[in-house]
Amino acid sequence: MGHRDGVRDRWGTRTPYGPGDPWPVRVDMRLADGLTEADVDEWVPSAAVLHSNGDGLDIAVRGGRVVGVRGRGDDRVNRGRLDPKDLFGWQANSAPDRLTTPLVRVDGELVEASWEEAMDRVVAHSKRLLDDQGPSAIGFCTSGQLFAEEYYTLAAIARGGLGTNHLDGNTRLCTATAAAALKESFGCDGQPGSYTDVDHADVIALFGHNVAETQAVLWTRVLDRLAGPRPPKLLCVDPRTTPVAEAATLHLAPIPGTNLALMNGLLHEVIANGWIDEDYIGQSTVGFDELKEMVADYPPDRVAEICGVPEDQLREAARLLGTAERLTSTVLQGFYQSHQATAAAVQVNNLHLVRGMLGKPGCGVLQMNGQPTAENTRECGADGDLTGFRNWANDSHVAELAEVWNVEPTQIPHYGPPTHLMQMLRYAENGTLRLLWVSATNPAVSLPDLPRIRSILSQERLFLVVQDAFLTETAALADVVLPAALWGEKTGTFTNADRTVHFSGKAVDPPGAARSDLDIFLDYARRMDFRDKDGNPFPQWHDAESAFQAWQQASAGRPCDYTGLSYAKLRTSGGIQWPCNEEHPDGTERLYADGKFFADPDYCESYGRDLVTGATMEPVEYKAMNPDGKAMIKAAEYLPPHECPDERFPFSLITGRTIYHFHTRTKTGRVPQLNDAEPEVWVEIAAEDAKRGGIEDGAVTAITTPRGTIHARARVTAIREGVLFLPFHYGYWDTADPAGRDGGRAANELTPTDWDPVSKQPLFKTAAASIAAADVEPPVHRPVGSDTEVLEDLEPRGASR
Ligand SMILES: Nc1nc2c(c(=O)[nH]1)N[C@H]1C(S)=C(S)[C@@H](COP(=O)(O)OP(=O)(O)OC[C@H]3O[C@@H](n4cnc5c(=O)[nH]c(N)nc54)[C@H](O)[C@@H]3O)O[C@H]1N2
Ligand SMILES: Nc1nc2c(c(=O)[nH]1)N[C@H]1C(S)=C(S)[C@@H](COP(=O)(O)OP(=O)(O)OC[C@H]3O[C@@H](n4cnc5c(=O)[nH]c(N)nc54)[C@H](O)[C@@H]3O)O[C@H]1N2
Ligand SMILES: [Mo]
Repeated sequence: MGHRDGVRDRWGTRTPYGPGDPWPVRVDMRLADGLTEADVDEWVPSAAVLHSNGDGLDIAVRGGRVVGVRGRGDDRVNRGRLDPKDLFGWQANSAPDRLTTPLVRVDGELVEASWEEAMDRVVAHSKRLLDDQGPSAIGFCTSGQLFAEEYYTLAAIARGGLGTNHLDGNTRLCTATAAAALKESFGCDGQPGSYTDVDHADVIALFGHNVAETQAVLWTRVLDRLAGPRPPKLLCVDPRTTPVAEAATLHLAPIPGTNLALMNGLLHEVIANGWIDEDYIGQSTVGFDELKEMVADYPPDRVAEICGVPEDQLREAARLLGTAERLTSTVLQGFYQSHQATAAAVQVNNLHLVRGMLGKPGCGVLQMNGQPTAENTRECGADGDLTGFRNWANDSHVAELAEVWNVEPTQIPHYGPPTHLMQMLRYAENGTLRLLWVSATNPAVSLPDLPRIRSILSQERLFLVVQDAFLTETAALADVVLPAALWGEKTGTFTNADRTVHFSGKAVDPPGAARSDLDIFLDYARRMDFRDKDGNPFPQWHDAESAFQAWQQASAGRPCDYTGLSYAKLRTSGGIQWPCNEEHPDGTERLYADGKFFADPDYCESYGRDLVTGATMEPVEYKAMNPDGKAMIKAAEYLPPHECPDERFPFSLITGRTIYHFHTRTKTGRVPQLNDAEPEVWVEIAAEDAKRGGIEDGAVTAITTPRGTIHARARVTAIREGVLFLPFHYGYWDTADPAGRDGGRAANELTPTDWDPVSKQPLFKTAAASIAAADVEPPVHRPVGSDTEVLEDLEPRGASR
């Protein structure tokens, strides 16, 4: 075991293995400079929180501080490996500018306050709004980065306590399409596949997923298979030449926004060549005939034209998929954040259904998650779902949840689908939503069309509560800022993209007066004096373990059944996959192994939507379509994106990630090794495009869309011609230099207000843009308080709010 330098050596050394063999152990570790394992006082079990992979690790503690991490060799997910962000990211916990006390806005300025004062303001405001306008005046925007216990508590407070329908997560930006695609195909959320499918697959297809940079440890699993005997073939679908594309057997680089046409074309070939499992289709699915009819209109020549992909490549890709014996597919943001997101992601499910490749080793669909705990946001119901994957349109599900909480069913809003985040923002814009409580997300950088977002969040009539560990761009606009404990400073559980549950222990105390999100939510509930039907304080739980037990009860009998788990069991395990109950005491590796689905009309989480318009289906329609609860094959026609390149904006603009940074860099921007690896925003452009535009590698450029302009240095790469790529990590604050700030570099200054009609996930990967060499200096860091335009944008308007 060595101190791996994850910056220079991104994936570490190869441990080759063959099909069906166990993935060898390789333990990665990183401790503060000069320390060895002998210097560590205590190792506290946890897992990685800078992506959804769920890599098991132990947190090293010395002298009451986090001093490093070591991968857990016994963990089913990573077998000891850690990625670059995890090797270094723990240093953010000790950043000098952590929030240590609540802040409240007085005469336009944020000033330090006691918890008493800060919570009093939040509670007084909530009560006034409840009296004047009712619960719909209050909304919550939470995260994919808290713990299950915290989401469950927030869901109980919002829906069972306040009775508002306005609760969603930044998961709306992230995995809403994963959830939607699973509901459309299988009647319910829940990842069918397992990471161990990589061990068995002979073909691995990655649809809009740069796994090498975004789940680097899962990629080492693939690299180790590629280095071993009888390696799998790899298909990569991405307009950029990512590390995945470089390693792929075949790389398709479609025009952004054409995924659905591409999938229809691939399915056309698979079906036309008879590469289908008719027994499986007949026994386990409904809807095949509609698909067959739909994709008949997508022959290779037409699809080649729409997607800009050569016909022979399309045929070759279809052959790879169609003749695979063990096909594993993954889908992520290249599909989820692009045009017709759910419809395209569903076609990947369809591919597996028509090929009968589900529930068997090597035959997994992974509709991926992004954030470490996004799975929990969804299953606990802190997003646009009801707790325990319950169906808001099924009265008996609502009644069951009401019984679990011991509240009246009428208390839980279910007059329509839970409000999605983009709609909540519209309500805030219109002025019907007057209190927005943001926890563990930084929407002033991560939401699309930032000029609009800033104007919404800085309205005087909106009372903004921000709960974070740092004074983010969003916190700077708040009326009340609540300082939160981070990972390693609180106890809880979380679940990764392949349903693996990990325990995460409290290793050290949070700084100053910072408190766990769980404690803050429960404190609010007590001050609001929520009561259940019997007059007992609601929620009825009081700490992490009692919250976990309450959540277990709420999950009983549902697909995400946690009843067979406990803190004690999780603490010593190498990760356990739900459902875990009496029937499956060691967890469940793959869903749907028996060809049975969670799609029964009385059990399903959703009655589904029209894939093109997003219109909800009625229960009677669902029952008529799928009376026996089979898997549903749903077809959809391709429509062109709403914003296509034209003369003025000739490029397709896409955005995404680098291996070294996490989102808006509140953590990775504060870590020297990671910040130095990629300190500044850049734009990727194809060589031919750069030449035509007179843009040199490294030159400063201006990128413009109808929303605005930002500046970035050009990086000439093998990206598809006509496409520009921007990392979205760089916000206003310069986290490396907290005394400075930097305007005009956030990718979301340029992205549109537009979303997928089914999942309501914003389209961060479909816009039209122009680029030109810019005769300006690269972005300058200005001191806080200087009188600049940027600063004006950031300061909330109105002196006292
Ligand atoms: N290093 C790092 N890892 C992370 C994160 C991070 O911030 N940094 N964040 C985590 C989170 S929350 C998430 S959601 C995941 C995201 O993980 P990914 O989805 O792998 O990452 P992205 O870079 O957003 O997008 C993936 C790819 O989509 C491609 N793409 C863009 N438009 C299209 C299109 O129209 N069609 C197709 N087929 N592809 C397209 C882009 O070129 C990009 O390479 O990563 C997780 N892991
Ligand atoms: N253009 C473009 N925009 C995108 C994307 C894209 O690909 N392109 N991707 C989208 C996706 S997939 C995602 S997931 C979002 C991510 O967007 P955000 O969620 O807004 O990004 P983060 O920087 O992760 O913000 C999380 C915040 O939570 C804080 N935090 C961390 N842990 C805790 C905790 O335990 N408690 C509390 N209270 N706070 C905590 C961090 O300090 C940070 O400020 O961005 C979306 N936006
Ligand atoms: Mo995400």
